[in-house]
Amino acid sequence: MTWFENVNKIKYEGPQSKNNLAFKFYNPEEVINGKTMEEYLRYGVAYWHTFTADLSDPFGSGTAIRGWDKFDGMDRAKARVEAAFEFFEKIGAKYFCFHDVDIAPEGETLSESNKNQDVIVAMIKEYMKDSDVKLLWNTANNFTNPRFVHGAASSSNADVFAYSAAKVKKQLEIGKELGGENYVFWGGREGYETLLNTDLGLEQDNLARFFQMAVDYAKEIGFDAQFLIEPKPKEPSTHQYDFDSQSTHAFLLKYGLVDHFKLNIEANHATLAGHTFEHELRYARVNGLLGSVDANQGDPLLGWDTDEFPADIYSTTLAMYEIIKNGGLGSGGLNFDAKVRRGSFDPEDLFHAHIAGMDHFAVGYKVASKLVEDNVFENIIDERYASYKEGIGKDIVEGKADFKSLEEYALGLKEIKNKSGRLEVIKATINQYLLTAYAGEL
Ligand code: XLS
Ligand code: NI
Ligand code: NI
Repeated sequence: MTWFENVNKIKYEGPQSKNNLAFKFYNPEEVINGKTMEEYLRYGVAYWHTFTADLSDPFGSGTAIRGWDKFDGMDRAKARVEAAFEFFEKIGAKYFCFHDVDIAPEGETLSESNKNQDVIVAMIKEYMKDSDVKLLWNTANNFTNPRFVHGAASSSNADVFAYSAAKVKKQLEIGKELGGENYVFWGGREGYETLLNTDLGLEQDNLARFFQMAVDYAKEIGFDAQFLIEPKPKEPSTHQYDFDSQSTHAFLLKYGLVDHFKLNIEANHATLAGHTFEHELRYARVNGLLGSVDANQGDPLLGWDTDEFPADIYSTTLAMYEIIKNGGLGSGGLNFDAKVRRGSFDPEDLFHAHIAGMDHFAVGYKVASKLVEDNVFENIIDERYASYKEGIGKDIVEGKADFKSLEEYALGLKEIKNKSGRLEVIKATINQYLLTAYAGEL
């Protein structure tokens, strides 16, 4: 049985290839800094966008042509597992991610939903035995069903808090069963629409209680995956509590949870928060919180999470720079939380899109490796902050200065000389690296 009969295993053919079903830049076997690209980049496929979604949008129904849609219910869920493993094998991604509801339909009751999960998880486990594909992370979808209308752990209704806890408990057990390397919390509706009916203090305290219970339960069952919170500023809630990496960090510090969590940074969420992707990665990195990445991109003209496949090599270069400086992603990976456009409805488009995403991060990785090797940014920054290496600046960073000594120093200053930030030349340098990275091969 094959679900993608028009596609064979995707191979690397190099920058000159005209084959839409081949990698141009991602060469899984190529060794960079002592590791193959495949080992380092840890690409993941998002189950929801690739196998579950039908490409509907708020104005139109689904357009996707998917062989498994001829079935319903559990039969469709089983067909999706077959298709998924065929896809992983053909595209050569070594990881996947899912929400509970992506893999199996919800039942009439919680216990029926759990039974459906058990059947599909057992099937996934069998497939995993025969493949080298691993679970990057799983998560509970505590936002789609109407019961989550007022949130999950931050709901005004304690019954919903309890129900949400039961769903996460189940997913922690499943994560353990499938050897998941991380576990993600994205607070889809953990936020509020208006303060006029919201107890913001209680909601945040409850959210923290919920996270603590998850930490405790994972420990109890011996599930040692890295816990990740995925910040997003809005959508579906008007105000989401895990707004961005910095506010999520403050939340984790306030509630004493910071040692148990890292962050899953999504490019499109960064831009929705009014940041660049690299800002979110940098903030997480310098605070020891960079855990994993949802690799996608938004449309600069649209103010919502369009989840496009990454195509901006400037952005993937700066992102890979952060990842290299982080020493890699550890147990994390690059999960394509991205969907083909509604007009790209053929099954082959799923391959084209993943190939493009994998190629664009591979380009970013190569260029960023070269930038790091040549200390391009390091030299710029060392020079820019040189005043803190000696004299008064050294005293400041070593804690030897106070307002009195600084006033004395300032009174003695004849003039203050600033240096140019040289932004134009820096941008030109990055472009020079981007344009020449493959010069030898083209
Ligand atoms: C939605 C989020 C979601 C998470 C997982 O915007 O990106 O897909 O990655 O719940
Ligand atoms: Ni995401
Ligand atoms: Ni998203």
